Amino acid sequence: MSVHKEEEAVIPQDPGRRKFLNTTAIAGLAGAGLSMGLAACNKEQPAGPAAPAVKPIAAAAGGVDYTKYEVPPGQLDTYYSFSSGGESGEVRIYGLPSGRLFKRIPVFNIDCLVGWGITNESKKIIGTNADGSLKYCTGDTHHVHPSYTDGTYNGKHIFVNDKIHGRIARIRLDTMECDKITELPNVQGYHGTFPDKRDPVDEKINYTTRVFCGSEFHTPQPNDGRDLNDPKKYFCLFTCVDAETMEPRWQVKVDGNMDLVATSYDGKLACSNQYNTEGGVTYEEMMAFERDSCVFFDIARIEAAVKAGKTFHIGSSKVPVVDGTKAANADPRTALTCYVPVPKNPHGVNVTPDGKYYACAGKLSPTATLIEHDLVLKWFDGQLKDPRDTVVAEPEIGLGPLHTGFDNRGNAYTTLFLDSQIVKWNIDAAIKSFKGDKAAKPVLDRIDVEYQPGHGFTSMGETKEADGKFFLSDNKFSKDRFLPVGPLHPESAQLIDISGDKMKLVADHSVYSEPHDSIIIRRDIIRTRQVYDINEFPNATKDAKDCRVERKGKKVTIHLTSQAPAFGLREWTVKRGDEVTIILTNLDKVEDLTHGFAIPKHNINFIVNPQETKSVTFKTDKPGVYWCYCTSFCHALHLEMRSRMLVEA
Ligand code: CUK
Ligand code: CUA
Ligand code: CA
Repeated sequence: MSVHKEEEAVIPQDPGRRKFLNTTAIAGLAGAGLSMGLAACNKEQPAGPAAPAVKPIAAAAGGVDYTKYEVPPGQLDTYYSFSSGGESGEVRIYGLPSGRLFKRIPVFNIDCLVGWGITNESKKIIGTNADGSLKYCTGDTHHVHPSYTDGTYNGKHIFVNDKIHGRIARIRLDTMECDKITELPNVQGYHGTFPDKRDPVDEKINYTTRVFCGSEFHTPQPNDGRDLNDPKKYFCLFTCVDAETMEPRWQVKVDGNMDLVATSYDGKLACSNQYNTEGGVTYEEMMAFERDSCVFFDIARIEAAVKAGKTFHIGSSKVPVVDGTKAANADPRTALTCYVPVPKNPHGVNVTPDGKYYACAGKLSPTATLIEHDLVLKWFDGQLKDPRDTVVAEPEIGLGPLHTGFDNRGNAYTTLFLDSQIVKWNIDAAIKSFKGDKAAKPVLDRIDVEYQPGHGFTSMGETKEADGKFFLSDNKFSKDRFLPVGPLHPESAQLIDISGDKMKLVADHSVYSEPHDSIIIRRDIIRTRQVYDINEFPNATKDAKDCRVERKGKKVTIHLTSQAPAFGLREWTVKRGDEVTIILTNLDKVEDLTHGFAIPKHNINFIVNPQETKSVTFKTDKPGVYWCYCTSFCHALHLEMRSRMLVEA
């Protein structure tokens, strides 16, 4: 893979630095026994001393007019970007093209700002043990995907995975808060997730009703201590979750491990790329085969099998499981699954906006594999013998391909982790070249990114409304791109203008560690609410006059309101050893008028937005005076907004 010199010149960069990075990455993989394959493809890099840190911007950038991409004061962004937060367990909302961070939505983590994991309502969503403590307080979010209607986003929900504990969460897009979390039975390493785009059977249902979840780590089933060290007995499950109730509907037993998940535009298929068809338990074993798979699921057939009761159960789980292994699905005309062979350890599978193709990135192979949707359907119909016959292109695109986004002009943009580039390639040219047309050149352009991209996504690119305007590269390293902040660097998200023939790097945005996936949504699709409806909360106190203290034995309930600049009660008295519940309603109706509520020495801290009600429950074991105060600057008398809690000995 060589880089065209004129393209190199367009990007502000330091060749010495790039060389260092690529050598390091390749040396790392060489240690994993891959040196031969990769060294042969290592691109030539000019050696030389480090360039000065500051360059004249316009000259270095080849005349890119950055002001075109700025959002001036008072102006609004064109897109929302929803980004997963990796091991932070949260989801973030950015504006594009500005890169402004608007909000962090706590999901699987604990968040002091809003009181997520502190209020009773959020604890109930996250899940608690019998004693009311949180069942889990960690999470690892990778894949965020919104609900669809008719092939594009409907602005209702976003679904996100927790890889650590095998949970799926739903975020409401009107309030941009998490409203449901479900733990998937018998699943470890739940990684890829994607909502369906319509119903495979009922034409009238053209919106998301299911979410599909792959699992990456195979375990003994049930995982209760039996068969601990008998990997032949381990297997993974592919889970379908009801988008409305968020309950698991069914699961499929699968050969191999599942990585990313994608769904077709007609609702008929879901698929997942697999890097460990070997079923290995060490990374050396996971790289043994020359080819792994992209496994396809025939949704209508699976649901028919579930309905017909051709199912089994695992352990105490009530969720029906069907057998999707190769051995049980040898006849294509009845098969629930189709395993399409793709080169060694692929990563990422994405569907073209016209719904015709699935692009599976090679990771350890310098290729992308293009699988045709209609041919997979033909295989299920018994018209094709070999699943590999569904592959219509396999262009060489560069080293370490991971994820692919699409424009509306038939082009694909794939992140190259090892080459530290985005490569633009043409789908038609790739198909022609695969058929033997020597004149067809799939690769159209390359651009360097800083550094080592993971996911990359185009504006509206996972919908039929892909607009071909921007590509965002979520990079895994930022090194010297930002002011140093100690050993933990921010990641870099680089915005690339893809509207022309040549890709143009137009902005560097620092992002909090560690985004994997992002979704770029046109702003007109999102309709938020700015004030809650007080009637949504059955425990609301609708008038400050109704504030009161109720005692039942040792249980005390404080019905409280907030209205700038005071709480409805100036003081209340409880006894040592009481279990106190405070239910706080924010009576303010003004947009943006949030109050906070904190109690010293009691670990209580949360906010209530306009017309919202939240509650907390805690034990009073320390007699004394505690000033409960408003934490959110709300009024000129914000500091005076406090009440006394008197705890008697
Ligand atoms: S995985 Cu992270 S860069 Cu979880 Cu989508 Cu590919
Ligand atoms: Cu209420 Cu500050
Ligand atoms: Ca493998």
